[in-house]
Amino acid sequence: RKVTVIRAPFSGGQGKGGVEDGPDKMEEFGLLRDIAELGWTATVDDPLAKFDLATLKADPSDVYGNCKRPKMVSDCCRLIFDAATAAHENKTLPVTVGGDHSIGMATILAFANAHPDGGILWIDAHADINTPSTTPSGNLHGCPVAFAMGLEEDSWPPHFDWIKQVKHKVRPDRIAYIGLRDVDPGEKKLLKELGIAAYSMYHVDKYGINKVVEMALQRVNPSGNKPVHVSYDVDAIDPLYVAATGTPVRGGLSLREGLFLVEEIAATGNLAGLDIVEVNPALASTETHIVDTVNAGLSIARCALGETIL
Ligand code: DIR
Ligand code: MN
Ligand code: MN
Ligand code: MN
Repeated sequence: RKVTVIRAPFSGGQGKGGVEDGPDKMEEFGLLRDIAELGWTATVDDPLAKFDLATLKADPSDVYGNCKRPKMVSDCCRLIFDAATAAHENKTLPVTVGGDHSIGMATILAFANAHPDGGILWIDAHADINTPSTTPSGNLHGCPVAFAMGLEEDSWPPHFDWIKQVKHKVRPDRIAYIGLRDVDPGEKKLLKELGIAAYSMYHVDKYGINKVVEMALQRVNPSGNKPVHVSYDVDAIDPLYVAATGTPVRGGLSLREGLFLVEEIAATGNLAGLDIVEVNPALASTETHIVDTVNAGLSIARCALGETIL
């Protein structure tokens, strides 16, 4: 039982500052202690340590069409892809701590490439499946799923050419969403066209979180015995509990729904990759917001790694 904690103090996929402090805050609040207490041996990988990320983010020439900072996002994601790939090759469970969600393109691509028959759950208020031609904001944290699937490659900044060489991309029938409530028009169209399993807050209300998790797992892991990766954007949980995040949307998962979900995946024994992203301590208006948000991130990690209440 080995974990590789991949630090991803990255904020280039969106405009706000502070999300780069997510990994430090999670560690300060006890991430490595919690992992050890649950019986996992953890090693820490810091693939972006060699970059001066603040300088890269400030480079005004790093634009392509309406896409913001494609070079920075691509260079960093490539290193995270390599780190996650190494973790899978070493038979360890990569736990990637963001940073913004653009790094999800690297972690789910590495997972799909290492486990072509595996399934992915994307837990988020947002679908993050904009392409460079549909993105309304130009922020690449709204696009990672499209890159990992190889969607509309003709519209991509050339910086992402390396992704085209990756053998196994994310398949539309091997990813499911839970928690959606803010989906752009171009994203709705893609979800429909590709037949992607998407459980919004409407479905959580209608069926309950237990049934939704069951349906989502049935779609991405029909045999029940393949590896599962969970990419968890903390904004899936309601801003009542998780206020310190870049794009909060009201009407989200309760804290318990958000934790139950990962408890259920842990119980299957199939968890083979986890991302916890978009914790932004700088966006808190009170100290309580920081404590709540970081602790929600830590609870997600603990529940995913097997902590049970009794
Ligand atoms: C919006 C917001 N769909 C965009 N996206 C995200 O900019 O593409 N916010 N991911 O967290
Ligand atoms: Mn693996
Ligand atoms: Mn996201
Ligand atoms: Mn989100």
